[in-house]
Amino acid sequence: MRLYLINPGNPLVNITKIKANYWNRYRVWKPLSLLVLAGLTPPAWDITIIDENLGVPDYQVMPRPNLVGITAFTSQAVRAYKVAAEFRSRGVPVVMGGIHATMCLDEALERVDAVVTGEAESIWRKVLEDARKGTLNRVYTGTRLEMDEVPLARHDLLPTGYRLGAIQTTRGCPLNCTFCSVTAFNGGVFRYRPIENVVEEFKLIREKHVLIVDDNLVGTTKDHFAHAKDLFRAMIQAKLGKKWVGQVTINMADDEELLRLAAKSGCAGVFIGFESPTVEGLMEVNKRFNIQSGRDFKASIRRIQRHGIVVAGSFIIGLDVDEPGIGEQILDTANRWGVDFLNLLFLTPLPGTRLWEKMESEGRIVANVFPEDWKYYTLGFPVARYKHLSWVDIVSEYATCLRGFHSYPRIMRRVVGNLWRMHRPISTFTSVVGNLSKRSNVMRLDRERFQGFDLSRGEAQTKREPAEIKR
Ligand code: B12
Ligand code: SF4
Repeated sequence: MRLYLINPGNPLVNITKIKANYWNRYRVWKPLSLLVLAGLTPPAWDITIIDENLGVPDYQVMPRPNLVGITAFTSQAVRAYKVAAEFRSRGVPVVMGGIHATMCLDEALERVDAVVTGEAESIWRKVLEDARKGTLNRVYTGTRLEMDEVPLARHDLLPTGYRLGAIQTTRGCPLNCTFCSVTAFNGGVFRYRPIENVVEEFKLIREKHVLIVDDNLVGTTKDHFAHAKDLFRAMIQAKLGKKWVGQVTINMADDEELLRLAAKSGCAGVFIGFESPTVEGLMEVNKRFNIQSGRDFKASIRRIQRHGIVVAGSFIIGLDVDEPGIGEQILDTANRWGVDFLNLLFLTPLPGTRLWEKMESEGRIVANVFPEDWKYYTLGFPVARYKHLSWVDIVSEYATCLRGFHSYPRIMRRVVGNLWRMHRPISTFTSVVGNLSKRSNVMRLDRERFQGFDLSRGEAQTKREPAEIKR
């Protein structure tokens, strides 16, 4: 029995354009979901994993599979349906799973033979058994199991072509931010994978650099911190020799022992969602956790950096509280706080989030010709009606912020600061590479990135005259 597991590409996501920019290869990660599915698949199945981010094969000349499984984030849905149509036209049954099919079940069901909603561990073997017997159901509902049920991912099936491996140690997040689908999909409590399983899987990863995909690796409470410390101790003891990056909250900076252990276990960088420079903005997205009275963000970030860990800060633009000038405001905040990298995202109502419900009920979702418009849901396009900013305005604010952050003088200052604080040439190298790669993508913003995305669709949204996109 032959099984193809496919991660569809999205030509609009510039991280997928490896050939367009050498450094983009550092931004392409393995589709871990498919490696986990492969780990759940009995040996009777001959598995091929296809990641279209590395190139789209000619499916017609490949051997005919007995079953195709497709994963998709929302931004990949259009391509996912095209791939599904291609195989279905040849009579091959197609099963879709992952966040988009779960949140847009009816849409997916119109385009594939079966949909698996939620996490796959509880149900995937039944799907395969039904497929073998030719008795596929239309919908399979995955339930959330404890994480000792998560198998070792099949890292051997995508052995080359990536700079970073991927691993997951926890699922779920209690914070439930309005724009995020993690709490709805994975639940509101952290589920931990047994530490020995994590260490065992780490040893199977060939890449020297690894993305720990957890949404909040260190958590928010003392107990969470204690677990994270145990994990880091086990990683140190196992002498894994890996460098890793992961997502955390800023409170990581409050525990020196945690920072020391993280760095010793190989932590090279953390990604922190600051989301908004204002308290009003944080209230709006329900990220109350970041409103910590007395928190000195600059000092907190410095404490992390002193351990040789670079900090990537993520902000959202387009909140209801955001007014003209927000681009400069975020730029100023990111510079003052001293983040090494800046990730700026348009407020995007993703299906299944509370933000989606709100914006839909207010008739504010403007890129709404579905499924075709899903390709714009990369968080890199303004897809909704923003309260105080037309589409041209918000793109202008976005460009001002990113171009300001990635100007050569700013990059130089960061790189010198990085070398001064960390005394680690490898961190400085990461900083140079990351900033230059982002700069080259940022400078193409209006010429290439927004090509084909009709900004005038979002005009007449506000009474103000649209501003020119500043160059
Ligand atoms: C790692 C990650 C990335 C990596 C991608 C790595 C990759 N190639 O997969 C990077 C950094 C590149 C990335 C990028 C983006 N990401 Co991202 N990312 C994640 C993250 C943190 C972990 C994903 C992961 O590996 N999980 C571990 C695996 C094992 O779990 P899983 O994917 O859920 O798979 C399970 C089930 O879903 C199911 N399943 C999945 N696929 C299939 C297929 C079949 C056939 C079956 C049966 C079952 C099944 O079974 C699996 C095992 O239980 C998630 C959050 C999260 N907790 O999931 C966000 C998340 C998936 N990302 C999100 C977003 C929005 C994006 C971006 C669009 C925007 C951005 N700038 O971040 C981009 C676009 C990428 C693109 N190609 O278009 C959203 C997606 C929401 C949505 N509706 O699309 C999430 C959910 C976070 C959020 N804020 O809500 N991301
Ligand atoms: S954005 Fe991060 S902190 Fe907020 S709910 Fe999602 S995963 Fe949790």
